[in-house]
Amino acid sequence: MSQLKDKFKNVIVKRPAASMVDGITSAPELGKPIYEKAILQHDAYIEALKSCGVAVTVCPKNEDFPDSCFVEDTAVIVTGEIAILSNPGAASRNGEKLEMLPYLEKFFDEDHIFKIQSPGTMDGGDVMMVGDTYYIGMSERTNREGIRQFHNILAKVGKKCIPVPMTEMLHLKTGVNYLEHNNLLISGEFLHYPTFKDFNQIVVDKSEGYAANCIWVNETVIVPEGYPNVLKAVKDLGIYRVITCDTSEYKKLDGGLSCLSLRF
Ligand code: CIR
Repeated sequence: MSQLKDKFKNVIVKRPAASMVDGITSAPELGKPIYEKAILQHDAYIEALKSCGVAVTVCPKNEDFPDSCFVEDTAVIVTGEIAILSNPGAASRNGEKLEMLPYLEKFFDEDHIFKIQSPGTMDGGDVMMVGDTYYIGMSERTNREGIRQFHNILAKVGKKCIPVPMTEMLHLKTGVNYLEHNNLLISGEFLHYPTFKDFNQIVVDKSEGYAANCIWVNETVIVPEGYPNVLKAVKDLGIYRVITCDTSEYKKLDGGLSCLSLRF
């Protein structure tokens, strides 16, 4: 299908705020995140990323935005070409985009930074890059107008946009993640979508559904800790360095490995 893209050189993360205990969650039964533990997990996440050969930019925490460690939602970066500032679809998160802008400006000049404008909304967690194609989930956070604008921005740099209807999951990448080499982790509502039929699908059972959110970083795949079947399935592909990171405190806020960074 697609060629292996250039290696990622940079990653942006944002330190979790103590206010994360008040972050948005669909799973209050998991309890509130333990902040001290979340910090340690974030430290380990940064180290794991560094071990993949990327430079990590660490944005300071901002207590005003309980969910702001989930920095992926604030932007989409077309590696080496343009950055697209999102317009996050949750009201309590929308201001996070203004926090991210100065960091995008460190890497891109103003002619190469585009913005999704209201009434368009878009969360970066809804965007999955597969070579020159960008799948985008039509979720509660990303609306049709946001997708229209995203499509038009991508067209300027010759990239394709494929909208993906969805009704159950928070974000597209909650349930489907690309590991390069045509390998796709896939779960839940996306399982029988014709859109994804030509990928080599690694089906993630509901019992380990959270681990459908793994990240590929320069031929390393990072898998969340505690999901043995997914870990084995990724290892059995036989082509990756595979490591794990514990994200238990972020799971309590519906956040996974991809949500915690922008990789480009
Ligand atoms: C939220 O509901 O926005 C956060 N609690 C979780 C965001 C997770 N981000 C992602 O999947 N990209």
